[in-house]
Amino acid sequence: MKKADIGLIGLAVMGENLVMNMESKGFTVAVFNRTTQKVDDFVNGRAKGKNIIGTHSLEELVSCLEKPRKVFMMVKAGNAVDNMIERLLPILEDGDIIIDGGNSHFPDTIRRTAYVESKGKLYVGTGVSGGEEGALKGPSMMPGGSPEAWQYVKPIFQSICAKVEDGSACCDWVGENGAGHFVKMVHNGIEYGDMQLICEAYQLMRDILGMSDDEMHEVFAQWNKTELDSYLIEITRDILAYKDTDGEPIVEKILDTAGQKGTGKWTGIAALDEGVPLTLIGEAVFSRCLSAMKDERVIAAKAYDRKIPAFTGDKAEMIEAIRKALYASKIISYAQGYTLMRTAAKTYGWNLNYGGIALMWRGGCIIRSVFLGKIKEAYDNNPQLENLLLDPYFKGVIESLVPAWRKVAAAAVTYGVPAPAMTAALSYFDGYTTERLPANLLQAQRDYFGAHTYERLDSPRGEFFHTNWTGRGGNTAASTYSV
Ligand code: NBP
Repeated sequence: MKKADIGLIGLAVMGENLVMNMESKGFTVAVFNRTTQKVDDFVNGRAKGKNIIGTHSLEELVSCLEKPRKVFMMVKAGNAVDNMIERLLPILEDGDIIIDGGNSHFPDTIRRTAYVESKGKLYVGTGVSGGEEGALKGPSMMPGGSPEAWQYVKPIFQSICAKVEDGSACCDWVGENGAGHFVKMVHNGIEYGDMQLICEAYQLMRDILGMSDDEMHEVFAQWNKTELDSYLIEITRDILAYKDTDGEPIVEKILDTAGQKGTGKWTGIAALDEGVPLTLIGEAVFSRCLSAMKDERVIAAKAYDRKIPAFTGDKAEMIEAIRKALYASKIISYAQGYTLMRTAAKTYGWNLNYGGIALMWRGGCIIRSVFLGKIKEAYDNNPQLENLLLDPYFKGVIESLVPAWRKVAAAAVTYGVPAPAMTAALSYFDGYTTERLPANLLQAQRDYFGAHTYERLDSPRGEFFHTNWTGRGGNTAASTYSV
């Protein structure tokens, strides 16, 4: 019997669809699932008549594979992955490749890569984005791990992944050990940000402008023909038009408490660890937390009984301003996300290809958008770009958007409608483009109460001073480390 090109473990929604995708591209796939009934159901159902081999043990799965063996795990992230690695290592040979396609946390992938390599095997931790449909028709894939493994998995990954208009694959080697899962994590964080911005635009239109879902559906349909053209705007357009059985928009009947599975939180934690101001994604995560406090919000809403004043301006102008504020804030979110990747790359020794990452996100994944093509151009023009805001194209765009962005932020504050991500993005922009921030005063405060010292404008960097502010303190300073 012909050996399989790859083996896949985990026949849940993602695994099954990835198998169908691989098979449709001409690969023979052996499959295994912990609950083996699912293997039988699959091979006798969707996989019937296809080049898909069902197996009932890991040993059987491994025995079906062409060497070097490639075993793709698509199981629940966490302990299940470690357990599976422990069970696979003794039955694989040196040079075989274990792949984890789940949403693993990147420090786990760093640890697992070193561990699997220490046992003579190769490891790939790959982000896979695009949900069920992406898995079947072409996901965005972000692989990292043991560099020697790439030559073996590349033909499979690049044939099953999404492609952009010119045929380029939305999958390329990201970097060593946890780089792929790190980039996938930032992708998910950016997804939180994009979704939050869209939700704020919706709330501003609904609560300040009093617009109906049908009207907003039209607006999102128009926006999808502009620079905002993206999957998330597209599904928002469709969601707003979707009616419940009684003919009313179903979205208005959905409880306003957001769930989360942790990847946004991980991105925020990574930003705090790296000292990167990732304010927009942070606000997006906290907004989900605030939304989850529904019972308390209901009490507080009654206690304060705030009324949103009637809108007095030009409605069409405000809608266009909201579109511009959304676009500007989105640029900030990506600028912040890319800064996080640049900083982490230094910490972990990854040589990330930033234009390549924009291309991987350009198709197949949840944040896919036309806009990512512009980010790719910016990094292709200058791979060392410090911040997207310093790219000439984005500088021009942001400058054209600022007046509308300020108008929307002011309206949100004046009318009392929350827009935490849009306003945080504007504050970041104002902070990033301000030469002199009030941190001089902050340093003085730190030195006043804790002798933490400060540097002076009129002295070289790295020279630290302490002032005896009260005349009562001594001249002994604290050490000057920064975390
Ligand atoms: P789930 O995350 O729900 O995982 C279900 C699979 O994991 C089943 O095959 C299950 O086997 C297996 N599994 C579990 Br649970 N514990 C196991 C263990 N201890 N040992 C072996 N197998 C175990 O499936 P999914 O939604 O398809 O996602 C798979 C991975 O892909 C996850 O890491 C997820 O975060 C990631 N991901 C999901 C999406 C999405 O849109 N759903 C998108 C991108 C990435 P069983 O049948 O025996 O219970």
